[in-house]
Amino acid sequence: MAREYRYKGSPEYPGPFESATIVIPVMNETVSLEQTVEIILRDARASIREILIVVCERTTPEAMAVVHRLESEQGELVVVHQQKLPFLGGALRECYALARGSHTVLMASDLETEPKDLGRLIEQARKTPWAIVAGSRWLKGGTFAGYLPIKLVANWIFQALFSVLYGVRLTDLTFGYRVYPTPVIQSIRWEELRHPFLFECLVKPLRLGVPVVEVTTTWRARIEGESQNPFFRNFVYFRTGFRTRFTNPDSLLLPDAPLLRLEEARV
Ligand SMILES: Nc1nc2c(ncn2[C@@H]2O[C@H](COP(=O)(O)OP(=O)(O)OP(=O)(O)O)[C@@H](O)[C@H]2O)c(=O)[nH]1
Ligand SMILES: [Mg+2]
Repeated sequence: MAREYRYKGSPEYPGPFESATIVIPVMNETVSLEQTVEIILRDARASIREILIVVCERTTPEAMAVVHRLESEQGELVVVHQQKLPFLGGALRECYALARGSHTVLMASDLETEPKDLGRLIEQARKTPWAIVAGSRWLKGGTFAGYLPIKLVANWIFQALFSVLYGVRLTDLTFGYRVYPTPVIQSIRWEELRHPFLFECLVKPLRLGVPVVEVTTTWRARIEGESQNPFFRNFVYFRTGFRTRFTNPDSLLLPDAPLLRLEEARV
């Protein structure tokens, strides 16, 4: 029998911010990865439970050398995971299942998700631990340095279209810089394996009624390596957005979802 589930986040549920698992996928980043880790440790060390670096067979030897050095320098703080599922979505999905912090941070290692802003994202997560805190490049003060003008226009239209469709006043539904309450991401049935996962992992929580709070962030193009997301793949995002909008929210949850167990414990 289908169960009726609606997320009722509150200051006590699913729990306060205690510590963060920082998920960092790595493909071809060296200097950018070093700087990312250096800055997040400088600014947010006290809030971090673990840095979960996820790599794959295609991760370059240069990037692997940096990963191994960070692992030996930082001891238990850095956990390295070799992904089994393919692509970016596969990498992130496996990390979501492994996360041990009360909250999980999604970011990149190519400096496109500004590590200097992590402190502000976590500060907001401490205030609203039941909500997803999402970095937005479109809020006042945000930037898109080095973004192709055609992509910028397409991006704005896309954000406006799907905000209306989901009935939310959000400005950035696709940027992969967010803090999640871990029980939320461990409760959802994920499907995407490639970059559209970054959109899926916002719209599915939205469909379940999880609130999202945006924080301004800046974006600048990577300085080394290249993106794994060819332009044409952006069209797949439409399919993800429309399909999720019209599916039954209950079907988005795993049968043994931590959120359901918490909900039962609360009654
Ligand atoms: N482990 C792992 N990391 C990946 C994979 N694909 C991408 N990454 C990393 O994930 C981060 C984001 O990927 P990018 O390809 O830069 O994607 P993006 O910045 O969202 O896409 P663009 O806006 O097109 O540049 C980068 O740090 C990549 O190196 C993958 O299959 N496995
Ligand atoms: Mg990138």
